[in-house]
Amino acid sequence: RLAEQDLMRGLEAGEFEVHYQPIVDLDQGGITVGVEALVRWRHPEKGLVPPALFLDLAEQLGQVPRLGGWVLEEACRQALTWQDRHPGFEMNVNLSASQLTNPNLIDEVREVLERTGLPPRDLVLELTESVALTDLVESARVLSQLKELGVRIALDDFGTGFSSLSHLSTLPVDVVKIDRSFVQAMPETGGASVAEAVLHIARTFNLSPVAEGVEDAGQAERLKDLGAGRAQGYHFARPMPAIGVTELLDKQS
Ligand code: G
Ligand code: G
Ligand code: MN
Ligand code: NA
Repeated sequence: RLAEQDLMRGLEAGEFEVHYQPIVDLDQGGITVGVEALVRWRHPEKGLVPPALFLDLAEQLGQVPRLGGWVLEEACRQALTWQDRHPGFEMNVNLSASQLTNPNLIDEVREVLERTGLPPRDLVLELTESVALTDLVESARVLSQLKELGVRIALDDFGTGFSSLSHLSTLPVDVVKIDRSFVQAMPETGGASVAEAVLHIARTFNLSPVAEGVEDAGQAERLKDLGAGRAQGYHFARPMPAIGVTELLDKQS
């Protein structure tokens, strides 16, 4: 009851902010080529609250489409400021199940692209396998409409919904984000790994891979050798406020 009121108050007061985690190109020496937008709640008493502590409640209160719509617009505006000096800089935004089933989603994404002027191909919408597979036929329909807008689709936490493999060819997906559990389970030297198998599947279906949860140089090197292409994780950078990404890009160019 109190938590609900607090969250509604926070939404009214605009206490949410978007942080960004760099996505790097392993083949270009680890330069930052894009970011993933991750929402946080700047709570007046509790400080910075991570999404794990409020997204479920926001979902129960039916507020995720509203919050998610705000994140989308904020992230697209921010991406455009970085594109001034880094054309093609990519913005990844997470979509929840309730956003995917929201009949306004397609119009909303189209309008945000129009209002902000972000090139559609530079927006990547991430959804988890479990979200995409709840209603495969409906997901395929909505994703096709999103793709008609020119945006790209990423399957998040890829490999954790193993039963879904047979459906990979059904969904109009462009990118797979390899779950960090597979990255962290890679052997130190030699040996086969689930990460390698998942990369093989990605290649088979012509999907661009992004390895998640890269925490050390050894993992980064092995993923590069396996042809992962892109990666994300604490080894490269943590999620940070927009200003941190601006500074990082300034140093890089
Ligand atoms: O930010 P963190 O580092 O704690 O993210 C935890 C999870 O919260 C992520 O796995 C991500 O899927 C989810 N998440 C973060 N930001 C958003 C958002 O804007 N929308 C949705 N739907 N999920 C998000
Ligand atoms: O949407 P998704 O679940 O993939 O969101 C990414 C989540 O993973 C966020 O909570 C982010 O803070 C977290 N994360 C990002 N990089 C790392 C990492 O290197 N290690 C771990 N353990 N978590 C990470
Ligand atoms: Mn994600
Ligand atoms: Na993920």
